[in-house]
Amino acid sequence: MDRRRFLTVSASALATPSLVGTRAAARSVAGQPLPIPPILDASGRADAPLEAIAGAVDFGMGGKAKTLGYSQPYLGPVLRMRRGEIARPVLKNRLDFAVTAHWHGAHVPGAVDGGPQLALAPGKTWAPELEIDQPAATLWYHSHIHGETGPQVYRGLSGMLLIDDPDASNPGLPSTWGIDDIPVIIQDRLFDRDGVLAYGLDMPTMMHGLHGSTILVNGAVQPNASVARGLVRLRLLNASNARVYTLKFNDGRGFHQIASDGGLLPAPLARDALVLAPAERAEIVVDLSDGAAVRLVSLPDTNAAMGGMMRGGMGGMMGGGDSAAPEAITADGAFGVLDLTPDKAAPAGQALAQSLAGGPTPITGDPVRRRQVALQMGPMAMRGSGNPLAINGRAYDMGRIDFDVPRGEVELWEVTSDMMAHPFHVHGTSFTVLSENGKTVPFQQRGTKDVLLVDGSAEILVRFDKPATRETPYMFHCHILEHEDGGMMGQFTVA
Ligand SMILES: [Cu+2]
Repeated sequence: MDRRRFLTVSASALATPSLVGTRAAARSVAGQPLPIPPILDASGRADAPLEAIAGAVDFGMGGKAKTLGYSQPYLGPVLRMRRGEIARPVLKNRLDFAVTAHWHGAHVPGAVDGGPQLALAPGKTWAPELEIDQPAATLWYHSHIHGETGPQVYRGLSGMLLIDDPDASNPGLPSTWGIDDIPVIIQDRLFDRDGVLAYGLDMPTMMHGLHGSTILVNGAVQPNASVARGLVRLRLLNASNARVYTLKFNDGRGFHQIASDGGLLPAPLARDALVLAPAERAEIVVDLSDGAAVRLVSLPDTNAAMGGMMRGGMGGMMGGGDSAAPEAITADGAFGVLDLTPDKAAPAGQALAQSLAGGPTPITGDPVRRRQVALQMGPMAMRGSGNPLAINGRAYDMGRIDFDVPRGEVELWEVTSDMMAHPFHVHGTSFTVLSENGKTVPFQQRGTKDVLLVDGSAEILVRFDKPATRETPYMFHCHILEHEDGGMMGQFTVA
């Protein structure tokens, strides 16, 4: 980030919002019905554009917040694309600054990926053709302007993206949209006393990423979803700038994870809790046939440099731990995310099978080469790059290609993290996790990923089947958006 801009936003951030007031406001507005975003079918049609627009939304936090959205005041429709078809989403920029739409998790060439080089100027229209050939999965899309991704996504420029695979059928899986198949876009936000979204960067915020004390799901404060009295599938997307969630149910009931970033797991995986880092997705199925209302809750985020010594800034000045955590409702510090009220009849035919069909296959084979990706912050980053956030000793430079990857070759990337855990994301593919901190990771537990929370070191196998040129390279970066904007990003070609 350029220094002049950093100082400007720092000055406005000094007016630290009163969290005490906003926590009380969040409590009083919680429990509104969960908004279910409309589905926009982007396969084979170009007549319903995504329009990047500005909005003013009353989140119930004391006033109207200035927001951004795709075709709606905040967030965007759920885009649906089908495997084997060409999707033709259209982006129109009706704002007075540049935006993009990056198809996060989509295996598409760099030329249509929506990265920083594809910045769409005000008034312009972009109509990429996306050849969809990957397993069914829950992806998302968001703006990806270098240095502005944090504030733009924070204000609302993101949405969910579903890949359907007509050839892979899992008849028993809950799939009735809004009844037993529920989109859950989780974000934490800071509101000031006037109910306005607060975004500002001081040094601690830049180092830990912006955390908020109010939880939004699909743009509503800690809402309540009326769902089927049966098996309910939650498509969880962490669309927060920096917060890592540890999700579980308040009554301790277990659930099954059925999908990760790249699509369905080979078999449902029984879990009591699930860690979801920024940009990660997971699909879970929870059994609500007992008719009891439950609350999806999260433990506080403990991911902080120096054990939280540097915490503070926008999130409060207490230091240590998750100082911006929403109000705790249980002794272990868990806060509410989403209430589920099973008051609708369950669709017929629900059953969770022993195995799941049509998921991604692992990347296998002897790697042709190894590559190191060191996600650096603080002294390590400064030493190499003179910037507090960097990768391999270099801060992101739009004019520099960091490396070239031969198309179709399997590579082993060793990703390491510095000072705290970083959610590592790479464009254009889904990868297989081999090991984390030296321990082998079974494919059944992770499936294929495009985001991995690296806490120490991880070995991943990657292969890129689509091209990315010098003009429109692929990005690899930390998905804590303040880290990405601040320089913890690089770019590469595939040819
Ligand atoms: Cu990071």
